[in-house]
Amino acid sequence: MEQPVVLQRIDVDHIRQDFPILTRTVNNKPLVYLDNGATTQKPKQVIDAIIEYYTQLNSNVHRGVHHLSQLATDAFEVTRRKLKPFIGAAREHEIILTKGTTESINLVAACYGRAFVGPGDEIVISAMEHHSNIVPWQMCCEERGATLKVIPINDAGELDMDAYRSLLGNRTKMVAVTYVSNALGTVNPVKEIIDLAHGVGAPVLLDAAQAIQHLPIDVQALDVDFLAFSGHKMYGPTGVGVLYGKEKWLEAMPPHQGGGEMIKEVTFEKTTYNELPFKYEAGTPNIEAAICLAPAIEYINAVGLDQIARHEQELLEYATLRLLEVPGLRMIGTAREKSSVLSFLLDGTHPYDVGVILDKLGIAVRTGHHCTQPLMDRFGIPGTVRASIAMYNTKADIDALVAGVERAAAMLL
Ligand code: 7TS
Repeated sequence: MEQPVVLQRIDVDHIRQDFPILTRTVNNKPLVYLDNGATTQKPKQVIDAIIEYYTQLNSNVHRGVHHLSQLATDAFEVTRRKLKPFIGAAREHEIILTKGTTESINLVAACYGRAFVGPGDEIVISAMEHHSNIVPWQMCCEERGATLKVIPINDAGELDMDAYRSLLGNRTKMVAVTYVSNALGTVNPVKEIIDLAHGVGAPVLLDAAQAIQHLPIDVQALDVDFLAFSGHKMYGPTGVGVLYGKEKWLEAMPPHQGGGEMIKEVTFEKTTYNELPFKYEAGTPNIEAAICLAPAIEYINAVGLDQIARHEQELLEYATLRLLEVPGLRMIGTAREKSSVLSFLLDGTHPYDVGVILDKLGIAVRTGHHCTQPLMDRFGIPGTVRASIAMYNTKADIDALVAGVERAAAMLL
């Protein structure tokens, strides 16, 4: 008989010791860092790798015959190699290293758009997208004479799947949706979204900026066509991100930028392009960030995404219950499937004022529209206070947040 899988609890005290910044104070209070949706803190394994890179390896990649350049190139390619099993890709060359999610989505909108989108075609996105999964598609539609269609959401912040079905048709050329909403925490039913899109022959881009650090992702099991995420939201450096694309699309699309590295041969008459993945990696990349993403992936793997998800889910449930005890607090985003995000408003107060009071108490949250203005318009609000959880957060962090919000309510109301 199969044994039930018992997930080990993660050792948060031990994990916290790996993140040096968590021991500092802010405004003479211990730092309570709950702005992980914006960026995560970095473990010393990543910080040490950055120092190691500049003290031992610094050199340009993919072009030097000399020793350091070979070391740097090898280290750069180690990251791609580690990303392949991390996201379950079939081939290493389906992984393009970019600056981040924003660049990854812009690349697809520009290159896929040029190759496959024409007048009368439709691109489907959702009402809960980050601006970086809205604006590139608007630009694409404007350029190609296509129309943007938006999947509506219900009051809990869940996609209206019937409306989604009715939006799909033979004009649909792309479905681009977020896996997890940065402003609501909603986890979307992405497998169903992908299968339905494939039913009308449309590929799917998943914005995984808020998913990759919280949930195990397998691009082959999902059968997703494109996946975009950022290194800095997964305990790695800023300035590096990933675009996964199925080989058939990456081969069929034109390159994004022209320049060094992306060419096979250049003459003034004609240029031929390099093979994948280099076709989409023009110019000197952020070498340090790309190399130092590898220890971040190793770190996540060592703790285990299933264990991370369980810990964060427990904190999310605890925080939701505790925050709802605060009189006048309204949770924005109450989907059945949620991950790591608590967005809320205190009746009669502005999110910014709550954020400033929390900051005085050493508590870092984000306030505002979270780069999701159409979503805020949908709820008829200017913005929210958002606490977002990572693997190193504790119940004590949540208790501090709740006490801070109570204090803000007492001061502002
Ligand atoms: N998509 C989603 C869902 C995001 O949450 C973000 C960043 C991006 C795309 C863009 O990522 P970037 O790394 O290219 O900037 N989200 C946030 C946030 O919620 N607060 O600050 C940045």
